[in-house]
Amino acid sequence: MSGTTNNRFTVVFAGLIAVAAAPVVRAQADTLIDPPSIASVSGRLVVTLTAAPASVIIGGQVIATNVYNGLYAPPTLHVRRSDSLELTLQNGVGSGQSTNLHYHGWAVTPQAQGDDVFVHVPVNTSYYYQFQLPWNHSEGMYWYHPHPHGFSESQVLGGMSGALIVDGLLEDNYPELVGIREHVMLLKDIQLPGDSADAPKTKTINGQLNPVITIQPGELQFWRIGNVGADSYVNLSLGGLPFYVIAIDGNVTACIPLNRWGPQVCPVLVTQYLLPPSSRVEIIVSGPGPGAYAINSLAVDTGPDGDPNPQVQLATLVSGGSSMLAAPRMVAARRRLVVPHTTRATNVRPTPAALKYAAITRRDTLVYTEDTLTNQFFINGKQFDPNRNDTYAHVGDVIEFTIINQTRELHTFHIHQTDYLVTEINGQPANSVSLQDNVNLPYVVGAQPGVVKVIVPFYEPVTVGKFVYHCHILEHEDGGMMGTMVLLPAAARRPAAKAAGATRSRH
Ligand SMILES: [Cu+2]
Repeated sequence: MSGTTNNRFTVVFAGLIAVAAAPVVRAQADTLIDPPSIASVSGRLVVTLTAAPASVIIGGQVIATNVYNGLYAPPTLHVRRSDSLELTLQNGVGSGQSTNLHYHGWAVTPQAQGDDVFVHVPVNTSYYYQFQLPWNHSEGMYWYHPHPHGFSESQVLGGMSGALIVDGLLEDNYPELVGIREHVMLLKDIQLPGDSADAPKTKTINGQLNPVITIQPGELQFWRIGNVGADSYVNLSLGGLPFYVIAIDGNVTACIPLNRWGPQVCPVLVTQYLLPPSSRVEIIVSGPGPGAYAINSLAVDTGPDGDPNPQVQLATLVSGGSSMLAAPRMVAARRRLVVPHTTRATNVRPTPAALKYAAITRRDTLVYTEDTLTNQFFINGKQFDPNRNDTYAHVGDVIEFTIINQTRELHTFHIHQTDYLVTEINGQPANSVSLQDNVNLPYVVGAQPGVVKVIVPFYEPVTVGKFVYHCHILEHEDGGMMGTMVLLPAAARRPAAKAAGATRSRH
């Protein structure tokens, strides 16, 4: 394809959307390959993941690293609501480290045989996970990755991460879009052989360097994008093309709620989207006029003490072929995208509006600090201790956390088992359009720390147990930036409250 004057590389300013993209020319033409899929059958997903060394090819280089099932882009695991997962994890990690599996974003049990990150599976042994998804679990993209404290960064950076999808997002919210072309995009960072530790890590999509994604003008495509890397930020841009955000961290987006009882589904049209490590976004892309468009991760200022995160091209969108602007299916689907509508699904998570007006049970503060000389990271002055209980809640509680970043670099706040509503960033209202399970924490500017407020619901009895919250820059998590949360049954609160003579606000 290189060196030709093929008109596929001519940008035509046509179509429904104004295009502000520059054409790009590519020398190679490998197309994006989605990870393989494994789907549940008759309500059960039975699968084995083997973590072991393999030789994978990234950007023409053969790299020996620990991956799942021999693949840098391992199988996407598809389940439906109420399904049971029966997953055997075999630990053959070459470095002899223990490992385990975290089901990032899932509202499932944190206890043994479930999403229990306190379990460490020794090398040359296996562990059997078996648990059920709630009947009303939020539909969308989640991900799996190891979570053994101290080894999380090296294992994820080596390639151990894949997608989990709870099916039904389009069926229940955008039925007209069912059947459009779909891509699962695993964005990962990797330290290539020969790269210095201080150099920016290399970003790939499904292990590929700048692959081609094809689309027809006017065609709608469904892209499920996860930053499933260890440490790097992605600031997604489709060469200036606008795209619809229909789900964030597995939560369908809603119009900014004006009142408690107005939960319309209403996608958000944007031209860029920030994905801190572990965040996901599900988008609808409309094929632009014929041409090639750079899909970039724009530069992210991670702060004076942060790792460099310069702009890189992730992929090339090539639009060509016959126009689908007038195709009846695409016309109907496009109408669904611009008209506010209600969702057909009942979700385990409250809507943004419901949470915004929920009674707060308790307010708590988490202060992030670090020692840049020793590379130690702290929450409320403490490094992670799995045997310590840092905070607690009862089922039914709603806690507002004020998270204060007192360092000169970005961090994130991620909590297991539940999602939350971001309400305030540095004193400004956040106007969140969905719940999320990860949020960026701005760094200190002058004497002003970064301050983010979130409202966290602990509604689900199935999530009773002990779990964690942490920074999802995994270097920081391994360095101690993690705390523990104990969720107690609702019944356990009543005698305690009575004994203390306390009155609690209930929603
Ligand atoms: Cu951090």
